Amino acid sequence: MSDYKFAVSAWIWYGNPATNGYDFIDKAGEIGYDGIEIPTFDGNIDEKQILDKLSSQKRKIEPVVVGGGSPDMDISSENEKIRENGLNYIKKLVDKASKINSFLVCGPIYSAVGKSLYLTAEQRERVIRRTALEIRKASEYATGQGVDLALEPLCRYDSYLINTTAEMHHFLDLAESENVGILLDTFHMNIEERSMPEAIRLAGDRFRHFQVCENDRGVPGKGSLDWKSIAAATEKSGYKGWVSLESFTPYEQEFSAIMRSWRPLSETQDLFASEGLNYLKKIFV
Ligand SMILES: [Mn+2]
Repeated sequence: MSDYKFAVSAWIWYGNPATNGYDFIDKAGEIGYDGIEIPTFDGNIDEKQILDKLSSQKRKIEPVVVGGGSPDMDISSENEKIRENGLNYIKKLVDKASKINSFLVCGPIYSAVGKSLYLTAEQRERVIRRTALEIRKASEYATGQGVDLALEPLCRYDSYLINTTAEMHHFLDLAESENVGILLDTFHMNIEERSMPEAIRLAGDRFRHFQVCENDRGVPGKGSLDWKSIAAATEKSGYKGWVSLESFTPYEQEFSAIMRSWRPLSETQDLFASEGLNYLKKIFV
């Protein structure tokens, strides 16, 4: 038995998971995944439809809720109202997760995705400290629902605040929350980390969720990433959670533009998901 469970993001197929009645859950099940990432920027996912879909599967599929801050819902904001909206958004994700029997809410929920803002070192530390206090409130709320949080460092093009595992450690040291860990994503690490195996080692006990894709956001094994050393570092770290394939459909005007998914990275998105799973199962054993 593998130490890992394999999941896939709904974003491979749709920007809005509700498109076609959450049928990506059927697709994930048919391909052979054990888990499904359900991403939502507004928290408006239909728990009843999702539960119906999950219970109609031949194989057991576990959901993971993925979120990200936005300009109006951002706990790192200077604006108190926007911070409050950001905290309420995370609470909503936690509520939804708990309703669909998901025990993990993850993603870059600590700030607005795509925000670009220059800060001096002193300003940065002040924002980090203030944001960590908001995460502490979110984590206390999540603890009450039996949900963990996993926060994702993003590359410089997507976040002004936390780009590396080391920066996330500093942030989480300040948040002092037991149920908050780190989400590592190979795409972002490949841009920001000098060594991916070292970044994985550094995550240590806080390594809580793993999103993977090739250096071009494509199918693992078809690009320049060194998957053997990534898998070796992951095994050495003791991580036993999800290995989750994340990429974005290039076929939806608004969503694909937000995600900068300009071209297909596989013949079809179904093929993307099945080739990805086959490769990941060979590498993460
Ligand atoms: Mn990611």
